[in-house]
Amino acid sequence: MNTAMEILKNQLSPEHLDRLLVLKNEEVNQFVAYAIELCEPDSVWVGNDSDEDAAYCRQLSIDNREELPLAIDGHTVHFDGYYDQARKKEVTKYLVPSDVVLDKKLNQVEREQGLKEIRDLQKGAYKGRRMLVTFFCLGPTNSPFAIPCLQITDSAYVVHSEAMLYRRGYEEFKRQSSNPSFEFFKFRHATGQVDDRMTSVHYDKNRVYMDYTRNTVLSVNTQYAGNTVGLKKLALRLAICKADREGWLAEHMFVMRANGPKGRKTYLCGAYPSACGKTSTAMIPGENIVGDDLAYFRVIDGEFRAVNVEAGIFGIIQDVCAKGDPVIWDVLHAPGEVIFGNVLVKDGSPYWLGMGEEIPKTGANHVSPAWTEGMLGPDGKPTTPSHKNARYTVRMQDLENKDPDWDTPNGLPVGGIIYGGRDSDINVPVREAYSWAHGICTMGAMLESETTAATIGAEGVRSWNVMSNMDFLSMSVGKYLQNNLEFAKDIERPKVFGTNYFLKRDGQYLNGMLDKSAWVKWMELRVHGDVESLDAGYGMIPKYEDLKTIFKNTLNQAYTEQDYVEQFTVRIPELLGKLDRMEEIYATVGDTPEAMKEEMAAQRKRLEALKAEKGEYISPLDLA
Ligand code: SPV
Ligand code: MN
Repeated sequence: MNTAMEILKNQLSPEHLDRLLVLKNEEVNQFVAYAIELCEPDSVWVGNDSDEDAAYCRQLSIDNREELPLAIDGHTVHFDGYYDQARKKEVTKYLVPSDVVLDKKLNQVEREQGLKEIRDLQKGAYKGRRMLVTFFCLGPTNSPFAIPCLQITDSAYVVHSEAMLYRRGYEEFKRQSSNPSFEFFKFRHATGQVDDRMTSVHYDKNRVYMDYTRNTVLSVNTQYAGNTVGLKKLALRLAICKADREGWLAEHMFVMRANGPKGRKTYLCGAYPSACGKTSTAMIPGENIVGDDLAYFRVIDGEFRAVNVEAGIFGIIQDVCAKGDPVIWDVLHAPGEVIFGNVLVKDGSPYWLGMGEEIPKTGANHVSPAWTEGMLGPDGKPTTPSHKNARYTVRMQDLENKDPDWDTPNGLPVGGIIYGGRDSDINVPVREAYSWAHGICTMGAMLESETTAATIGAEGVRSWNVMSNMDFLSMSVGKYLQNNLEFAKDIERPKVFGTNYFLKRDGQYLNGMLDKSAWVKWMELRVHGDVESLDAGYGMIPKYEDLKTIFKNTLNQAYTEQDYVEQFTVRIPELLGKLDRMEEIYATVGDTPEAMKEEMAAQRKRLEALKAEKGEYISPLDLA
């Protein structure tokens, strides 16, 4: 067997060898050498932070046909396989050492067995290909939040996506990697055998295995970014482990700046399950975006601070339209770097469901290069012109509504945390928790989202998704909640809010798409104690007069007392029903924190007392 150094010397040009060796890090060398030995690439390329290297990978992705150029300069489209359109939970597993017991709710495989399985699948997988070795950073560089990452892949699309979505990390490695306590995340992805559309032939052998004991994720036979782009959801699972060890938090949250009176800037972070209004809240007109998907929290100089882990957006494109999402719409129609994923392409232009324009009946999409309306998929099911999880990839720097401080190394002070669910008949549009523990337990830990017509399966089924982070938890729910409860306990913590944009009456939504602007303005004022609130038994809710003023000032809209009463009625039977469901669920969590049990019991007691005093459906006008 050759040593790592011999393998590197044999395979790398002197210039690229030097790029690795100046890092003086044995773990880097070993990881790269092992990938060469296992995957047997034709050649190996090591990137640094230069613009030339970024341009090289972008062009390689086009030359490889992983991306196809579109009519507008800088725009490309990437197609994932028909069966590879989203993250796949069944094949995403933790590799668990045989002497460790991981929570039973987590998908897992014994470490040695899982490693063998993935090694067999990756063996020789880079034959005929170029292995790309690249360096990026989670969070800002030169920052207490920074987690440097090493990505190995044979997909130039993966590297191009990372170059748009994350900060460059080679200089960060150089700065830190000779330090004996240096820790980094590493990812080895292999495309596997592909068809002429560059999508996996063996999609049924897709695997995403997390070796959390080594800060490593291995994936194979997949192209979808949620399974391949190491720094996105693969890293989130490792970050949750690292945060647990080190006493900070890694969350599936946006970060935004809400603009208050007299130029006041208030930063809000929000966790919303899919299709609950997350990106559109982060992009509210008149406010400023810091990030739309991932946040890290740390206490710095006695303050609760957050960063955007990313430097771009990998957003859902369905329903992005000129009126509802003007900022994104403009970026998607102007020259500049944009990757469209799984849209319909006709004559060099991308089309997607809900764009508010007529969609061609033929074109290239994720189903076929010659798709026609009515075409059935390989599974015999009807197909749509674009996939419902079709995406766009853009850079933060190209968004005109970005907060100028979005990249600041020490992060931004957080005024409020929002947990946004989706239900048609339970929660008021906005409410504020009594305390941090009340918010974490009854808003974050009880977050639910209802299935919609757009999702597979029955409509109106509620699914429980703790802090919207359920898919990424690398420890028990109880431990994760306990970490949230204890975080930053010695300092003043943000206020906690719950939102629900989806209340309905007779199948019709009670709120307009833009009403979330008003709820954000109310939360901003509450963070600073500028308006009063009413006790609704499960949190504090707005007073009518304040909302009336906010709707007028923010949306130039009349907000009637009738709207208010309907939207803010306290629905006790539904609220108690939700508590029943949650108590049942938490009885199955082995280590439910005591605080969680106490908060649920106290909530029940308050709601029962309110019911005895005022009835089952209580108008907000009847709350003292
Ligand atoms: C999500 O599904 O939460 C996303 C996209 O942000 S993915 O990369 O698939 O995780
Ligand atoms: Mn996400």
